[in-house]
Amino acid sequence: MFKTLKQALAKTAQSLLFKPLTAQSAENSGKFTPNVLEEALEALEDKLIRADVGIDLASLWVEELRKEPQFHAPQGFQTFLKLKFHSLLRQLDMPYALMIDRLKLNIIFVTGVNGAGKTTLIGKLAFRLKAEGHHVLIAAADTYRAAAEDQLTVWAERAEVDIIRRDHADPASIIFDAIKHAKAEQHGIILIDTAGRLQNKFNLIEELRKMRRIIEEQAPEATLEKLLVLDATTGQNAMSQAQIFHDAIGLTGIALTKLDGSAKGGIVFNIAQTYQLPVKLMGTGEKISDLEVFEPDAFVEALFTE
Ligand SMILES: Nc1nc2c(ncn2[C@@H]2O[C@H](COP(=O)(O)OP(=O)(O)OP(=O)(O)O)[C@@H](O)[C@H]2O)c(=O)[nH]1
Ligand SMILES: [Mg+2]
Repeated sequence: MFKTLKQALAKTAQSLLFKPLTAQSAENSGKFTPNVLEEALEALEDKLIRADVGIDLASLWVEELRKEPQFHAPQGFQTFLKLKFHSLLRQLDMPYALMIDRLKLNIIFVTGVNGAGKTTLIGKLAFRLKAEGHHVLIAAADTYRAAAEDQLTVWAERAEVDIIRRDHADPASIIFDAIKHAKAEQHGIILIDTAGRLQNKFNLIEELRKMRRIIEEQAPEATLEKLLVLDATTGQNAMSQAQIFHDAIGLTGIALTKLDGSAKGGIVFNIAQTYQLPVKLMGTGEKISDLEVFEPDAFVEALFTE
């Protein structure tokens, strides 16, 4: 896993390195000279903001670093950041691993705006969970876009898992059917695909709430994972999406897609700090196997390896 993760994070990692400052600006001791220190702190803040950790977190960390002379060297900056990254990711209460209990029905409710990568994620996840020996059912509750069910059916076929689709039906009724079917056929996991775009935000939220209600009524005993899929290339927009979906349904985690094309992996820290939400899955390409489970320590290490 480490190699692909490293490749996927190469752009983010590159944006956090300090090579340009190293040679000319450190004293023999390896420390920054006083006049270069300010410049270096500013450059660091810039880098953090560009990697999308967020302005608040970037300035908080830089202010802390300013008061810690033992870290005032190119290598020291790296050490300081690494400590901060690790401690932020370790303080979350929610688990990074998907909540799956083999003795129960597990429902993974996948939400997110149009084009974020929900359907692709479900295909990849179905493939992986099936390989791990789970009996997986996909529920095609995105009935908004005409081709959505077909696209999901292709993924279900690739992953060789069952799918429930009822074209033109109400999403909540598809979920109702899927839960009934899963209980009758002993499926351990239901993956629910949802629409990313409705006529307006109010409709989208109402629809999501209705779906959540049906899940909770029809399968109160199930483990429920409420994931928001975020496109890593969208940067700060992802933060407002997280706010809206978290307020609407109470998320349990994030799936960050398209990390392969992004230098903005720092969003993981912004989300952890702002919403106390773990990133659980990472999409690293368009193929069925391009999915990584998020492990905080491996993620941080990958950011600091060349
Ligand atoms: N490079 C890359 N592309 C991805 C990844 N995940 C999804 N995509 C691409 O992003 C595009 C949109 O993905 P979908 O899975 O259809 O997104 P969606 O959220 O289901 O979109 P709607 O159903 O329209 O709301 C597709 O072209 C995918 O191939 C990823 O991890 N990396
Ligand atoms: Mg879709």
